[in-house]
Amino acid sequence: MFITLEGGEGAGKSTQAALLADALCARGLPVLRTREPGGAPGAELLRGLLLGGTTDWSQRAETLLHFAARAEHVEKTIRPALAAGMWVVCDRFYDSTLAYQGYGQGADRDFIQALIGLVGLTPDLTIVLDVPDAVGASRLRGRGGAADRYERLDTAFHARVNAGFRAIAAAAPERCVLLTAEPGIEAVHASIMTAVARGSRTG
Ligand code: T5A
Repeated sequence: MFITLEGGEGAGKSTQAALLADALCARGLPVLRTREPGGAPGAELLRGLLLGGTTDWSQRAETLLHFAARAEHVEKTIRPALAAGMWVVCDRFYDSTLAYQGYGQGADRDFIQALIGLVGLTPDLTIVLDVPDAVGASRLRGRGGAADRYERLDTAFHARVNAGFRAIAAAAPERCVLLTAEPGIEAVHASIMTAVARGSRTG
């Protein structure tokens, strides 16, 4: 299966992606854990451009950079792993572009949907982790470290991103499972395992 984890800042995707990958490995399944932007050498270079620095990209350029990184990631990493029979657990995928660049930054959502169509790969299951805006922000503060270009954007931006993820999940119920990420880490992990078990039975 190709499983993606999505959500706003501090929702706990990285934590849950690691726990999910470990749980699948413990069941003897071959698993690749990867992330976006990034996941292939060229895509990691583009990640540096997108998350670092202070460039004020035009909306289309920023959207296309995310899709350029994604094209590299899909071709060099994800497709080969799926072809080899691996489970792929990916921390963010194209829903993040729709939520951040579309809902958050106001880029043309039809343009993004057209690019999504060109990717030619749809996740089997997308877990959308939802936390109240203030909880996500407080988790990031608790984790410390330098804020990247998106984390530095204002609370109204992050509220639009979180609302965007809810809308994305509601529009694709056959693929997306919206889970509250407010409970503790183990409780969220248990909900994800239930969703994966259901998804792998119906997929
Ligand atoms: N982006 C990405 C776009 O704009 N467009 C795109 O197309 C794509 C693909 C990526 C950035 O790029 C943007 C979105 C992002 O801003 P990133 O460094 O990969 O940046 O960062 P994020 O994906 O945002 O991941 P983070 O690591 O910042 O947040 P996570 O993964 O949601 O949270 P996590 O797991 O690191 O946890 C944060 C803290 O909360 C704690 C953890 O221990 C940690 O300290 N925590 C919990 N605490 C209590 N209860 C729980 N249930 C908890 N879960 C985690």
